[in-house]
Parts: sequence; C-alpha cells; structure tokens
Amino acid sequence: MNCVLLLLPLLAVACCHSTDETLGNDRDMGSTMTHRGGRYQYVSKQMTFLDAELHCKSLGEQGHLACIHSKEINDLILQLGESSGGPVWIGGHRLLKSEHFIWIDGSSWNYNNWAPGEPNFVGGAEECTEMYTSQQRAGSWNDISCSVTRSFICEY
Ligand code: MAN
Ligand code: CA
Repeated sequence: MNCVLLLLPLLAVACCHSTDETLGNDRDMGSTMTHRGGRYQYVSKQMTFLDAELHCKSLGEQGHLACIHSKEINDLILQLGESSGGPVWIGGHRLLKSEHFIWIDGSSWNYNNWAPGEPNFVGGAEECTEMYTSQQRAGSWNDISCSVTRSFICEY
C-alpha cells in the first residue's frame, strides 16, 4: 500500500511531462507547451526585459526568457506568443553594445531569425530582442530598447 502511494506522484510527473507539444492553459497567465523536456510559457503581462527575465526565473530554478536554437522552437514560440497582439520578448541580448548577441542562459548563438534590416541598433540603444507575432514579419526578430514593456515567453 505504501509503495503504491509513493508511486502515485511519480506517475503523475511521468504522465504530465512526457508528451511533446502539449498545449494547456495556465490559469490567467497564458499558455504552456512542453517540447522534448523543455517547458515554454507565454506570459501575457507586459514587463521590461529585466522584469520579464526575473519573472521567468521565479517559475523555476532554471527559468529564463526563451532561447531559440532552431526553426522548430522558433515556430513553437511564435505559436505561444500569437495571442499577444504584439511583439514578445525572447532571451537574446546584445553583448556589451557590440554587433554580437548572446542568449541569456549562456547557450550558443547558433541560430537567428532577424527581420529584414535587423538588428539595426537604432540610436545605439537597442540591446534586447523581441519576436514579431503578426503579419508578414511573424516569427522574425527585432533588436529593441530593453526598457519598453512586452508580453514574453519563458523557458523553465
Ligand atoms: C522600427 C524599426 C526597428 C526599431 C523600432 C524602434 O520598428 O526601425 O528596427 O527597433 O522601430 O521602435
Ligand atoms: Ca531594431
């Protein structure tokens, strides 16, 4: 009997995290998708890049704004962010005002999907990265000031 009771939480975890591409609603905070063990959550609240990153960290020990390494993940993140009605933060950040970008989790910058003409570093003040979610630019990225507020996608 004890054995069965101990197994129940394990079964619950196995059941809820094994399926790829699960779309569900997370109360009023937006929707969550799992993909190959990674969890992605759309947060509808609009925050600056820093506050958004801090919010993602509060979701889990490994939480951070979504870092994108393939078209597959880019498509998934676009799908999650589409309901925002505007661009969403992703975890790209300009390195020390240079032309180089880094991902906020330290993973390598091995994929990008900049919109035509981007990143253009307007006013020397565009150090964060947003994804457009509508019209012909949907899924492509723009460098933008970190202090504007956006909905965002966490990975945790
Ligand atoms: C336009 C473009 C972008 C830029 C924003 C700033 O959309 O020039 O590259 O980041 O304006 O608001
Ligand atoms: Ca720009």
